[in-house]
Amino acid sequence: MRENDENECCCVIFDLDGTLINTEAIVDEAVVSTIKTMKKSVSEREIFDAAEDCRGQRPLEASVELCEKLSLHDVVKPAELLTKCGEKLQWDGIDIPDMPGAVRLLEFLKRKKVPMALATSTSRKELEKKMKSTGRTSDDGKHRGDLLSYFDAICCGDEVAKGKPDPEIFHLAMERLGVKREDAGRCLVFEDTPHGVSAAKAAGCCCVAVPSLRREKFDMYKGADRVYHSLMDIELEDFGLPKFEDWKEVKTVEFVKEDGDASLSSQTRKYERFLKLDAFLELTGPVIRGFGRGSKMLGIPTANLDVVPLKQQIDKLAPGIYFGFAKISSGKHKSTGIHRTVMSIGYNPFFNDKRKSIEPWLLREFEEDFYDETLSVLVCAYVRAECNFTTVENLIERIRKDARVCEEALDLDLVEGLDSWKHWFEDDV
Ligand code: ADP
Ligand code: RBF
Ligand code: MG
Repeated sequence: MRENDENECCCVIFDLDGTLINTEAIVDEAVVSTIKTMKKSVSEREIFDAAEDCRGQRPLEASVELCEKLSLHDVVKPAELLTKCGEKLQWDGIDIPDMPGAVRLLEFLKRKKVPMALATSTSRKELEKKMKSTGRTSDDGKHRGDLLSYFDAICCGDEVAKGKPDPEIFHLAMERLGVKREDAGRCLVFEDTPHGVSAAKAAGCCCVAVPSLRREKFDMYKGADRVYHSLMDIELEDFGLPKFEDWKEVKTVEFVKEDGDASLSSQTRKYERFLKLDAFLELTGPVIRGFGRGSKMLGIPTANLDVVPLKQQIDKLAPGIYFGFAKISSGKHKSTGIHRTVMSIGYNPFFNDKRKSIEPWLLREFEEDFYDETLSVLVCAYVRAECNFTTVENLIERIRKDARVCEEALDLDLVEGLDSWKHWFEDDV
């Protein structure tokens, strides 16, 4: 079944920021607000853009590149910019969320006894500070610092002479994992930045990219062996590692490979599938006007929710297609029951939307619109990443298929695990 043996990986090396934990937005914000006060002539957009391009490097090197890109030499030196931003980045006590799918991946690899290392550009001291954040405490009683317990080796930016894109840190991680240089191809590296990918490839490793840059920059990841939308989509068996066991097949809905699907494992897949979420997520808000396309263009109405007040919640999910249940809890349609619901949470690549949207399609007919009424959606399972399509017919066909997956799956066994949401099903219906 496997096409080549080159990718028979035996250990995994992770980048930290933007790959396992979501620090990028916090750092970007500190950088933007610091630079804005120093140089009025650069726009917020330009700073965000430059900050993204510098990601993945050690702080001072990133700062040097940033100063060059934005021509800041007349207002600040790189070291000083770093200090100023650092003052804003007191990690202690703030909430650094996990990247979606990170804990599932780490837990699984640990259970399968796959050796793992961390190769981060962050210094040891900074890492310790970040691990004091409150990221994981709220959800599962775990502490942020527990994240480090997954790793057999931890390598920090201040332990090497040269930072990424230089391969040194990956050489160090391999050494600590007991992997010989000539076996570098057997290490699977997870990276979110082009600088990180360059470093991993220069070390000879096999590298998977899960971009944290915006879509228009995806060309910068060409050096990676594979690019995924999120950690939820990784097919470990494509790299000779154990296969995830938590996907469930829906044996009544046939799988059809999408254009551009490069995965090896999908070549033999027969049925559609879904992945139950460890923690269901409730999204509640008034139904707002969307892009005006759903019913008109696709014949598929979606009751959009405002992403702004729900940002923190949806950041826990990888952009993609999900299903679960929905109920209308205020307005004329209140108490019309619980409806199976399939939804897209993301950027709708077919339409190239610049803003994220939450688009639940309730799988039943309504005679009237229910704008402004309160909709509560319980997100229970992940189906797939968002894709682009060559024709609108293909998009429609795919969405209808998602609906079948949802209907079948919710008929099957999703009910188990719903116990803790009993109140949600009982209130207000
Ligand atoms: P918009 O672009 O404003 O979201 P849509 O064409 O997607 O417009 O239609 C969505 C609206 O249609 C929802 O806000 C809701 O009021 C109504 N609607 C009717 N039936 C459904 C359904 N089964 N699922 C979702 N929304 C529905
Ligand atoms: N849009 C895309 O561009 N790509 C997709 O893969 C995609 N999948 C969807 C799946 C479901 C279940 C739903 C309800 C919508 C999906 N859409 C997708 C979103 C669709 O483009 C959007 O709802 C309409 O454009 C209305 O704004
Ligand atoms: Mg809509």
